[in-house]
Amino acid sequence: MARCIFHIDLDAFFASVEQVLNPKLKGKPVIVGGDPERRGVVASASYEARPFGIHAGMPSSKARRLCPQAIFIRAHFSLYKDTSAKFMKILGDFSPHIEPLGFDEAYLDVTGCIEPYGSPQKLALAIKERIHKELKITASVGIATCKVVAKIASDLCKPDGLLEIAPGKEQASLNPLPVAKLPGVGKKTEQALKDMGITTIGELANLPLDTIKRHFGATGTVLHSYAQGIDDREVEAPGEAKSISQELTFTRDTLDHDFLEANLHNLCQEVCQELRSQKKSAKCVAIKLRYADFKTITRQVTLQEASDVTQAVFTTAQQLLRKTLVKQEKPIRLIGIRISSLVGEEKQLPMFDSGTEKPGHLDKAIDKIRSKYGPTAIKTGNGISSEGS
Ligand code: TTP
Ligand code: MG
Repeated sequence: MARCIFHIDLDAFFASVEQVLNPKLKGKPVIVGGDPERRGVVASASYEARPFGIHAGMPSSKARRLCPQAIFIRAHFSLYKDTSAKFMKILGDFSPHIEPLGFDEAYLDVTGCIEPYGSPQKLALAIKERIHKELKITASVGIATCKVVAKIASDLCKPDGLLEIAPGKEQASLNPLPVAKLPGVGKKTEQALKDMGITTIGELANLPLDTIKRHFGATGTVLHSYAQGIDDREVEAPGEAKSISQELTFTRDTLDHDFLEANLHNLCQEVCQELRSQKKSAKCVAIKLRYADFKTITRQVTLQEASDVTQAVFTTAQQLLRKTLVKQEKPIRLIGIRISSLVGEEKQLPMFDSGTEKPGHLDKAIDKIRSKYGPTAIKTGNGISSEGS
């Protein structure tokens, strides 16, 4: 099932809080930021000030020249912090999968939360209404199957907007937009792309990957995926990785089952070694497959008991892969594994009777060798080398 991700951003955050606090400011151009007399800069401009060309980062003196009737206010950070905490709490009431970004924006994964509302749009409206009722300020919500497209969508519909980019419509929606709309494209990258004759996201998406890699390195690969509306990042609170994943893009698309399984095994070894180094176990195992046409699917199962044993994770992933290959015979360009619902070692249930040799023993021995001599020093079973890049 496609994911459903919201990006929610409060409109003119600092300026809106000031307008709530002092209703006389409602409907007026309000600028929160540094003193125009003292080389201050604009932090936030109300939407009434925007038609004058005022935006964050502009010198306040210039803002005053553009809009002499604007009301300038110094920032009150403690007020914004309080409002921000309330905003995040409201979002947390709608989905536990929340990733705050700074003060006034957050991603929300609502994939499993839509049913009571009937549609993603109705859920988004409920969130907007609750924010407006409790905070008296408006928010804009972008809805999409991935983070980057959701973020672009919320930006496109500001202020007080709601925009859904339906599954499958990502590329067509992004194509005509200027490259600067793509998160990660700053002034420098925008200029460098312009020098290459690239001004729209669609043109960037159509560039050969090698070309963009040559100019921008690893960042280029990410931008190229984003430009195609592809972004597999999870919604997760920073510093609280709730999953471990690894993936591999093949040099050539493949349908060779043994080759796919061998690579899946290698990936399982890598994520499980990381899992064990964090002294954790995982309850969910998911595989990801990207086909030659870039269609991407994930298949996930929950283990009966959390495990950190490579063989247990691999067996589950292998079953998922086999089931998927039976249903869909299309060449594959990428394979990935993700283990999630991580629990600490102390919560791990005993899986084996004492007296029998635990499968974990083998893993520990391999981890030791691999950490000493590198990841290619030893592999078990199916570990043939891949042609991945
Ligand atoms: P933004 O969400 O970028 O801006 P905004 O909420 O004022 O306006 P909108 O989202 O409707 O376009 O940033 C959130 C707050 O962060 C903003 O109110 C003030 C602060 N901020 C700065 O202090 N300096 C800046 O350069 C930017 C961009 C934001
Ligand atoms: Mg904002």
